[in-house]
Amino acid sequence: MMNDTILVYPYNGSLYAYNVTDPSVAEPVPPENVITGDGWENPRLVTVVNGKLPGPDIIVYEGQDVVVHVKNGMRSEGTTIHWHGLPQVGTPWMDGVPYVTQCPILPGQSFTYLFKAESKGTYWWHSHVGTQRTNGLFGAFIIKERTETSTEDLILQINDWNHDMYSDMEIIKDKYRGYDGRIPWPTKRSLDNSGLHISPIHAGLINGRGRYYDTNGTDNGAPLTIFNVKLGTKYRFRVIGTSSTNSFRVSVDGHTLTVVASDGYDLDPVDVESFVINPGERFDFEIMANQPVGNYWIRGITLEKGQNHRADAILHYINASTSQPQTSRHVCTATKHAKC
Ligand SMILES: [Cu+2]
Repeated sequence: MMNDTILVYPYNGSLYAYNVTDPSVAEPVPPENVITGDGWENPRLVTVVNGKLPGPDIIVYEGQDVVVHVKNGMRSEGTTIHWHGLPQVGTPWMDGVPYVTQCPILPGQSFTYLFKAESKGTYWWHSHVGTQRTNGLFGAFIIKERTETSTEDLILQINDWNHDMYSDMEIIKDKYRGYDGRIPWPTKRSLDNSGLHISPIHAGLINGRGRYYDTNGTDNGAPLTIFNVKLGTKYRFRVIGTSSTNSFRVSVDGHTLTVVASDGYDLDPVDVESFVINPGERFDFEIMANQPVGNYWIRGITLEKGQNHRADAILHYINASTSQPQTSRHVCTATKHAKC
């Protein structure tokens, strides 16, 4: 990992320059300009827009004309941008599907997407070529209603993360099976015991940040995404499943989630302790910041059997300390569910 010039490593939720030998007494490097992923220190390729993982949020009002200029800065791959969930009525050629609705934008070329934002809801954009999306080429696309609301919006993009999976490699491993050393990858199983033909993942990310856990379950202390909330305020989390292959169960310690919309459609509000989001899906939930001022874990956990991966973030009440949350998840039982 590096910012423009300095190589950095993670420690206790912060980043430090490589020449720092005792991070406990050193000044950390601000994480804002560092793509940390899960804090894995070996260099890896990411494919991102405007130097950010995820790329920029696009937030518009219903009915607005959206104009997005895309310049392909990659050296050897074409690209397109798909606007996930938008029906593109009247503008099917703006759907961003390579070789179907447009020719890919070649290296060095530019292309302008132009379409109407319809209808209100939580969507996202992502590359539709190879595994560029898996490597970070995605971002939020929010269409807001033209009505006054006192609820503040927060965007949460959750996805799985690999250290070494690129499009050609994926095809080869799919065909010939993947090996670590001389040991073939085990068949993945979901909770209902069905087999999953998917590549192993290394971590989960929320808004581009997560932590790598070693085989003993110890994390590497990489910085996480922090959602700042004010006591007594209501927030609408717009959760986007930007995963490649894995689904996540999402919960917030100490708080009830009121699910109000999915995939751009309003729902009768439902109070839940957690919900499952699959790749591509969106769920909007509201949360009241009505708990003691402090820090609470926002948890994403994969549905893999035996070996779950985590995507953690922090719900931070303004004026709380900056220490890591010490909260735990509320366990629901057969007789105590929903808001339990
Ligand atoms: Cu999509």
